[in-house]
Amino acid sequence: MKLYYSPGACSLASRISLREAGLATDYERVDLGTKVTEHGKDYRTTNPKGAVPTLVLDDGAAVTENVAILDLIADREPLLGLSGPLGRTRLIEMLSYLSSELHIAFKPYWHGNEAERERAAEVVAGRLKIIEDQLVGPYLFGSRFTVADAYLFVMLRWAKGFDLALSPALRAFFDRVAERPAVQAALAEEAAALSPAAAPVPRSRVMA
Ligand SMILES: N[C@@H](CCC(=O)N[C@@H](CS)C(=O)NCC(=O)O)C(=O)O
Repeated sequence: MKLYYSPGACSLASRISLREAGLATDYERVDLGTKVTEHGKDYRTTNPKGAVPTLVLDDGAAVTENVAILDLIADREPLLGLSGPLGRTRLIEMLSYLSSELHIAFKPYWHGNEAERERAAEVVAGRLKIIEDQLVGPYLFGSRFTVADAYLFVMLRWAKGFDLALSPALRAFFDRVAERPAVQAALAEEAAALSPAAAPVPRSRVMA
């Protein structure tokens, strides 16, 4: 498999989940500004939407959209999903909220003006509160880490990066996830990808 990613972008949730699942994966970096990969390929030939992540399976099928990729990883490694009659439904319910409500609420931080960013801070805080109210602890759904935790971790990492205040419960969740070996490995890999020696394409300022 190969994951197309951009360091620090939402594709980090897929990288964390792939590492947690122990699935052998190659990684190819995409410059989101130019849509050129680190191997000089036009990324739009892989994903016409031009957004990361894309997971290309061993048979060549390209899967796009965070929700679909994370669900696929949980399907390959059920310990990263939820069991029980409504397990998968609850997982997709959370992934959809993270994608279509929380993730999207950050857009003004990259594409908006000052007033839009101020408004975004309120919207993000409101949506994080809704998630926090559902957090069972220590992870979103209880004692087991799922792909939804990986996605929430990336969103909280953005929130911290933009100096948005996190509640004690979400800060504790963030610190707990950050301690996981697979998460540390994924973060170290993405940090290494940003070193000048490893960056044949210019770093794009566009992240999301
Ligand atoms: N609907 C897509 C959106 C993914 C997305 O917004 N990716 C961002 C990085 S976090 C991106 O690639 N932005 C650049 C672009 O869309 O041109 C998904 O959920 O996977």
